Amino acid sequence: MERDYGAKDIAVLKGLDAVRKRPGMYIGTTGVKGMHHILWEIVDNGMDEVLNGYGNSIEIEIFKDNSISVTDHGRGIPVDIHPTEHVSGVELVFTTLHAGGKFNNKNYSVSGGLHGVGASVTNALSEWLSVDVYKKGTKYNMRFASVELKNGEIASGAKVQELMTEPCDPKIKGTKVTFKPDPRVFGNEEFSFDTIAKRLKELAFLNGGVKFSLTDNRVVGEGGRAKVRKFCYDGGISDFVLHLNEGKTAKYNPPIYIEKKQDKFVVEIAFQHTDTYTESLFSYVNDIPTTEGGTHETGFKSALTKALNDFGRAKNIIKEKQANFSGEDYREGLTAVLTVKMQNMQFEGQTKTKLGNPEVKSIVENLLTDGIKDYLNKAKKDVIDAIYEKARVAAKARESAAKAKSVARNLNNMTSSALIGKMANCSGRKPEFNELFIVEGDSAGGSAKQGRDRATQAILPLRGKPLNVEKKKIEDILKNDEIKLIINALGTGFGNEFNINNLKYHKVIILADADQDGAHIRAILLTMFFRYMRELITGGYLYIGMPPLYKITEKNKIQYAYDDEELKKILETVGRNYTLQRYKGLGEMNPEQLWETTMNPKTRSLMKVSIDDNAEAERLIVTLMGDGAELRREYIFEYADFNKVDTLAEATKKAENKRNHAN
Ligand code: TSJ
Repeated sequence: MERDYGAKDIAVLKGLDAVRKRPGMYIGTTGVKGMHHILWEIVDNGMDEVLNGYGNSIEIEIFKDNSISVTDHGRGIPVDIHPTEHVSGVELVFTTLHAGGKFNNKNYSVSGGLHGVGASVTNALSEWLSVDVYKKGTKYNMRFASVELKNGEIASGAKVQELMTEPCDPKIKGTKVTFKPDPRVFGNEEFSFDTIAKRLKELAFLNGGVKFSLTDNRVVGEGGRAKVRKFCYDGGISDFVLHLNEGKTAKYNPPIYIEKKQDKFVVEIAFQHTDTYTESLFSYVNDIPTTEGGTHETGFKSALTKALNDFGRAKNIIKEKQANFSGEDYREGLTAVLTVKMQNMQFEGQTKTKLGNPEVKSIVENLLTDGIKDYLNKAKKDVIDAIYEKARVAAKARESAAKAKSVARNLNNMTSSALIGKMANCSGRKPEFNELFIVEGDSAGGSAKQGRDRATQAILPLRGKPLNVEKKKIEDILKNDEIKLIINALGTGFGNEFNINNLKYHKVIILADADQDGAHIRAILLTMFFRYMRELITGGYLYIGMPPLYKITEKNKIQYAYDDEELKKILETVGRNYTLQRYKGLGEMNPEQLWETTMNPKTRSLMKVSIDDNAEAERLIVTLMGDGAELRREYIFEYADFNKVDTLAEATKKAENKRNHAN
C-alpha cells in the first residue's frame, strides 16, 4: 500500500512518530506487557461505550498472525467531519494524541481511555490497524499502517485508506478495531490468552451483566474450532466476593452489597465475613486495581467501623460499659471488593496504584456510613448477630495477641535455646550477600551443611511438616517451634511487627523435594510468608530452589536434568552406555552433588517468588490451604502435575528466569 507523503501529512503524523521514538513514555515497556497495554487502550474505549449505556458486550478475537480485534455494539465512532479539525471522528481518534482532549466538546465526549493515552498510541505502535464502524445500515472502514518511507524512516500509523462505505444490515451496530502490534516495536512477543482472559474476568466481575468473550484462533479447541471463553456475572462484585470466598466458610449469605452515588461519583462495595482470620480487601478506581489502596479504602474502613459501632450502640448490642470494637475487629475474616468510578483520579505510591485524591476519603466514608446503616436497619437478625459475634471473638483474640507480641519479641532471646542448635549460620555479616536455605528433612539438611559455602550460606533444616498457618490464630502460630525458628533466623519479626530492614539474608531459599510432600511443604511456607511476612515476597527476597530430577552418568561424565524436556535433550546427546538415576529426594544427593546442582550460585537454578495478582494468590492459598477439600481436589486435578508446576509457586509468582543460572 503505497502513497505519497506531503507536508500536510507530516504535520498530522508528527505526534505518532513521537510515540514510536519513545514508546516507553506512553506504554511503559516494549515487552509483552506493553503489547497488552496497547490492547487495553482499545478495550477501555469499547468499555466506555458500554458504560455509557450503549451495547452490552465486548468481543475479543486473537488471530494466527498475532493480530487482534475488539468489538463493541454501541453507537460507533463518529464518522462525520469534525468542525474544526476537518477530518472524520474516526481519523481523529487514531491519529491524534489525546493529551489536549481535543474532543471533549459535546459532540465527541470521549473520556480518553482509562489507561489514558488513547487509541492513537495503539495505532502508532501497530504494523497495521483497521477500524470498522457499523451505523444505520452503513459499514465504514478506514485503515492505517506504519510504513517505511523512502528515506528509511517509519511513518507511524499513517492513513492508508480513506473512509470507505458499503451498505450493511441496519441491525448491526458498533465498532470493531483490528490491529497487529508491530514486531519492529515488540519483537516476537505474542498475545497471551491467559493474561487477556484474566483481565476480562475481572472486568466482568466489576461490570455486572456485561458479556465478554475471548476467541483464540491460534489454538484449536474441542471439535476443531477455535478456543473460546465467555465471562458474564450478573451479580457483579457480589459474585466477585463469592468467587474469592469459595473454599472458605461464610458467616452469612449473600454478601452485603451497597451502591451509592453523588453527582458523577459512584461507589460500590460488596463484603462478606468468613470464619478465617485475615482481611482481604480488593479495591478499584475506574476498573483499575489499586493494589496499594488509598483514600477510597480509608473511607470504606472508617465507614464500616463507624456504622457498626453507631448501630451497635443504638441497638444496645454493644453495652454501655463495653468499649467500642476496633476496625480490625470488624474486619477479621472479611472479604471485600470496593470500587469507585470518578473523574480526575490521581495515583500515587511506589507503583502508582494508590488513589491519592484527598476528597475521596470523606465522600466514600459519608456515602458508605449511610449505606451500611441503612442496610443494618433492614438486615436479618442472623446477619447482624454473625457480624458482632465475629468482632467479639476478634476483640478477645486481640487481647491475647498482645501477649503473642511479647512471644514474638522473646524470639530474639532464644539464641541459646535448644532449637537453634539445628541451624548452621554463615560467617559473613553482610545481609546482601547472605543466603538462608530452609531445607526439608534432616538428611538433606546435613548434606547442605557440608556442601555449602560457609561464608554466605546458612542452613535451616526442617523436620516434618511446618504448621499450616491458614485458619490458625496468630498466637497459636507463634507457639510452633519450626515457625519460631524461621522468624528468629530471619531477624525480621512477624505480622504487624515485621520489619524488612532487619532481614539477615537477602536470599531466602526454600529447598524441598520435587514430590507431593515437598510441594506441600513449599505451599505451607509460602502461605506463611504470604500471610505474615509478605514484604519478603514483594521485596524479591524469597526463592524456591530447584533440585534436578535426573542424573545421567556416561563413563566419567555426569549431567543433570531439571525437567523431562531437558532429560530428553541430554539423552539425545549421550551414547548408549549411560545410567539414568531419578532423584526421589534431596536426601539421595551427597554434599558435593547438592552443592553442584542446587546450591552453587554459578550453576544452580532458582525460581523467584512474586505476587502477580493479589486476588488470584489469595484465592489459591485459600483453595490449597483452607478447608475446602472439594475445591482443592478440583484445583489439583486441573493442574494435574503437582510437581512440575509447583502449584502455589506457579500462581503466586512470575518465574523470573526459571533457570536462573546467571544469578
Ligand atoms: F479506541 C477506539 F477508538 F479504538 C475504539 C473506540 C475501540 C473500540 C473497540 C470502540 C470504540 C468506540 C467508540 N465504541 N464506541 C464509541 N463511541 C464513540 O466514540 C461515540 C459515538 C457517538 C457519540 C455521540 O455523541 O453521538 C459519541 C462518542 C464518543
